[in-house]
Amino acid sequence: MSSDITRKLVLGAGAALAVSATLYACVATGSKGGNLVTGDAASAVYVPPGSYDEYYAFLSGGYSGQISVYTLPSGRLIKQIAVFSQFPETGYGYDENTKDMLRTSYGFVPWDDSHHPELSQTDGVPDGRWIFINGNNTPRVARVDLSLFETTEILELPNAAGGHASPFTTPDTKYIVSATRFSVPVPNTDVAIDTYKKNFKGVLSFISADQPGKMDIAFQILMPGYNYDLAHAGKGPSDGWFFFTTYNTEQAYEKLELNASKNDKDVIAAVDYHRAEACVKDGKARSMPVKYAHNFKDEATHIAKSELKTSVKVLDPRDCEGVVYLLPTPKSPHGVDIDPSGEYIVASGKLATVIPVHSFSKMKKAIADKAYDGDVDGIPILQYTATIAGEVQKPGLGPLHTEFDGKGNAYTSMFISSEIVKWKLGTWEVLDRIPIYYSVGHLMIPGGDSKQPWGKYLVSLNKITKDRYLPTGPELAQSAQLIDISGDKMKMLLDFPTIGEPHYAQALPAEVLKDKQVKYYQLSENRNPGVVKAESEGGITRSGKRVDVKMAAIRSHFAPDNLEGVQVGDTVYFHVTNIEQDWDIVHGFAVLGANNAELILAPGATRTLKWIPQAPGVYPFYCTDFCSALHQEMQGYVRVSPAGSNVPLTANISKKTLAQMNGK
Ligand code: RUQ
Ligand code: CUA
Repeated sequence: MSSDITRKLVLGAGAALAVSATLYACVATGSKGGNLVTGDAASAVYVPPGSYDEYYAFLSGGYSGQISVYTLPSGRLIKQIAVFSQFPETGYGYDENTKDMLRTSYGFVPWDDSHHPELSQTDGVPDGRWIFINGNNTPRVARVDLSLFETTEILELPNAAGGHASPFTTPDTKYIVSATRFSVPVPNTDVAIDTYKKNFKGVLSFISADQPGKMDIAFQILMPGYNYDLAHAGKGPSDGWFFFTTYNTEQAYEKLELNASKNDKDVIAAVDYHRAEACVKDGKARSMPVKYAHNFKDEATHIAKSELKTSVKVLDPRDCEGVVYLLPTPKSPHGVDIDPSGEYIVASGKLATVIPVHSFSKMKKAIADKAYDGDVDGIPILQYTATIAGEVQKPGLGPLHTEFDGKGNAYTSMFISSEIVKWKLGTWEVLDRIPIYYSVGHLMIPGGDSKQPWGKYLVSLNKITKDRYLPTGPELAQSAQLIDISGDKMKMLLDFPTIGEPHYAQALPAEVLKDKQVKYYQLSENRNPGVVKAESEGGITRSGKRVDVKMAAIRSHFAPDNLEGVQVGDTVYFHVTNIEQDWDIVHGFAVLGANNAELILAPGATRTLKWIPQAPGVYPFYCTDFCSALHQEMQGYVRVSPAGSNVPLTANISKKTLAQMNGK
């Protein structure tokens, strides 16, 4: 491929419209014949009613901030997990239990942009304990417990802006990482933007992740002011190392599409994190005052707690020789992917004409030989020829990401030429290519970034939908495609729409998760202060202008279901417990005039809704989940009187219980 094309790409990138026009022109012809599925595709993805799929797949929700769960090969959506955005469907982020999950040093942040789900691993293999995902805009990482399919922890990352290279894991889940996309002044202060080169820095955060409820930043590494894009941990022989791609080694701060595309090569930063640990232990890192939130769900009370942390350890590579090396890599690399053996480091230069592959063993030798090409801020730059294992020639245009099938093959997404290219590790020859509709970003093979890929299917996570579905106004459904990679030739099987932009995804065999699902919370272990364990424990109490209602939900009524004595000016907290102990018997709670959302109550769970009545009247509440034949009967009333009225506070429960509750 000539540098001519590269130039065109750069210019094309400069004029995004031109690129998409060309792109569309080129796919539009293909799209008539775009249905390249073969006759048996339908049966390959058909899962008959009553049967299960083979895989769980977790797709990032992009700018929805959530994770959506699909099953493969059918491509059926079975769940959305609320992570970084409020989710009225369950009340997540609205109710008193979960809203502290969304606290940050910037206050309450009800939204984010989530890109990369990452399954926890044991010995380099996805183990189904947790899935992590990054928040991009307000840099954060979240832990989702995969026995609950629920977000249980969120950690904010200070000194960062744009938590994009995140949250990739080490093979033992000791650390997940998050690297800053936008370099910023560290600490962030009021400086002129044109002092970028002098004042702006990148940080790489290593987050200890193997203790649920205790995620924290083990240390940060201070880096040159580049843009850090993606990352992956080493494995096998390269276990102990982490690799980060960078672009904008030009350190441009305006018109990046041109000014950050000038250098022939950017770099991959290779971090020896055991070396970093040793330096931190030796007191080489300095403590920096910062502010960041750590939020986690208290398992006993089901209430999220938020704590503000105030210091982080920052390591300057100048104080820790051998902690980071830079590997020159063409050109504005996006993904960096380590093959299952741990030997090959595959970079995808968005603007490169080849796919360069570094060798870990050559990298180690280059370090031992000091085969350096200068340094940046004291970080040695290794010679390109000393680390490179090979280059895939003429792979296509715009390589972004690579995953592996565990049989010696690699698959790379080509954004500009809209295809997936299969090539062989070691010989670097292209074996097959398949067109994608359209413009693939990430691709995903279950376990495809781990030591043990389940190399049967590949999901292409696409950026532009155009004519794949019925049109729905200016914005079309987002799109993924399922490809069979079990044979020599890739076979297109299925299109399926996704929620939000699917960036990355992860998947694993259903067997790993299916039987470890929590069926209900044990009522006997529920330590929520508002819990009721029997209907007779329900009631209403007042403390000044605060009114607390404790209520049981059980098929098909609330207890109590008539409340009086609430006054305008009061703030009412409904603490509702689903006292059922039976799988999938969920109740809901909604009250007229509430300004937040409903509560969805799993069996054995207590959740709290805050309600501020505005005017005297009688307000109904009801169950929002069709729970039985008499679900429509599952309702009640709250009477609200004017401030100062003498209507006594009552709930229609036994007088004795009421007297006890009021301390009489
Ligand atoms: S990125 S299309 Cu946000 Cu993961 Cu590569
Ligand atoms: Cu409970 Cu409907």
